[in-house]
Amino acid sequence: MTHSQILRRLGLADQPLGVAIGSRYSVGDGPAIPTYSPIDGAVLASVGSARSTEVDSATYAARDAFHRWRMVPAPARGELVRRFSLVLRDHKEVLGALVTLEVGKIRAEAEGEVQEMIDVCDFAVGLSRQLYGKTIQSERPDHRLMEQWHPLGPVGVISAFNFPVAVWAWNAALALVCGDPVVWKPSEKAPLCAFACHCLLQSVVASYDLAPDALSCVVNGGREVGQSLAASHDLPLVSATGSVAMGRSVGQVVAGRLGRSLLELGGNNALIVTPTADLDLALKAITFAAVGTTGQRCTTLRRLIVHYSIKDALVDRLKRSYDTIKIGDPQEEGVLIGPLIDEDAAVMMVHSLKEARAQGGTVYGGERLVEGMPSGAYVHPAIVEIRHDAPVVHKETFAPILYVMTYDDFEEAVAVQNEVPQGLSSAIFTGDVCEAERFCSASGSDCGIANVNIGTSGAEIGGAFGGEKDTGGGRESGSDSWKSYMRRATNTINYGHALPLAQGIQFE
Ligand code: UN1
Repeated sequence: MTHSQILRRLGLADQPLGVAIGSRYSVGDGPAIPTYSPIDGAVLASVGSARSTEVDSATYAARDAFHRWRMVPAPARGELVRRFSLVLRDHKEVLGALVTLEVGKIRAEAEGEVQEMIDVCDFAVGLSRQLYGKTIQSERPDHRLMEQWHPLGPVGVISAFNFPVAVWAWNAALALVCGDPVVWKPSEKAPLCAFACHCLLQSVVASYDLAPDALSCVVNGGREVGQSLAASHDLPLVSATGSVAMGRSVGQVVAGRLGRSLLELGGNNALIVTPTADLDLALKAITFAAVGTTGQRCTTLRRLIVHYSIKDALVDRLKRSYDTIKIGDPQEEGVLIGPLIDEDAAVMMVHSLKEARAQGGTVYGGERLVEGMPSGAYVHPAIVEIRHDAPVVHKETFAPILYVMTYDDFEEAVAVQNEVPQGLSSAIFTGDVCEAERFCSASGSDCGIANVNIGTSGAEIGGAFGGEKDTGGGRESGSDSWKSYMRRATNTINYGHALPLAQGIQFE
């Protein structure tokens, strides 16, 4: 498929792109932002952006849509999401191709991301017949105490380039069944993916008579657009995925108006390898988690904490495995590592490796690949043997750099795993059931995700996704994450003819 065929099949060739408010598309009054393919630097499109008044128009339209959508029964809202999941199934390949083109993911991972959208839609459809509240025993005779979950209002979604379609879908599928329209600010590096998702959803909205037009809005743009969303009183919830700096700023603005935010920010994920680990399994898991998506997942494995007795053997095997991985154009069969998103990312990687050397690290790999490559930012993944407390190890560099450190006793390994500011994902490889359980216990990993004998990345949608500390504390996707998208009402109903007061108070 050529670039223009991909854009045409996703409905992107027919619309001005910049601001989409339901079926109304415009380029927007903000500056045009060119979007490049990281594969070869080619300009894919020049996409317009929103001014703050246009963000206001979108949130206003979404609020209006909310007033109708909240009255549609939840299973009927689920029907919209079910139809959307069918459209996604039909467009899995072409949407995956756009993800590859715009952010440089290999085909398998790009289509995996679309599969994640389909999975969360299916999950949300099931939820649409649940969204349960509890009935609680009342202390008063002839009274019923119960909880209901009601739609919350339009949800602002801010997403990053590295999961340009799935993260929106996690939010949108849940929000829609919960009764909430969505206003999306995608990454400026991946606006085409956003408009493609919007167009696909819009095709379903347009043919579903219960759905108001402005259930989905997209406002492209930079920081100011994100700040306008954060400040908007029309959005009771802002769900933001990206850097810690971005989340801190969005979180503070939302908190300033006493809104709700759901933050999924940086990770600095570690994997502990113990002497009883199955090393073949560990090796595979480490490689996928550390170099998959070119090290640009928030769940990417960044720190390997290995028992000193097996470190040399493991690192040797890892280096051999890194040497054989095919790096290049992600559209090509057999390639496992595509380009970094842009030159800035490559500069950051070089800078962190320099810091690592200055802090006593020994670097293997990490070179820039130019010979025979398209003109994107292609790099060898790096393995860096370094002290666990070197400052560079404690910050997240969004690139395939794996820091390797050793430990002696188990408690020390867990302490090292927990000593960084971020708290997203973690894993242990062990054959010792006590170690595995201790790792998952209250005094074990302090992360939102703690895995045993699998890597740190590639979570299923059924679990709640997110993490603690600088990762922001939010939970998206599965389990009971839907509760963030609804408001809880506690109802006490008196079906008797007396008025007993709680706590035994007499007031006569
Ligand atoms: C992200 O990088 O922001 O667990 C999300 C994973 C994916 C989601 C990553 N399911 O790696």
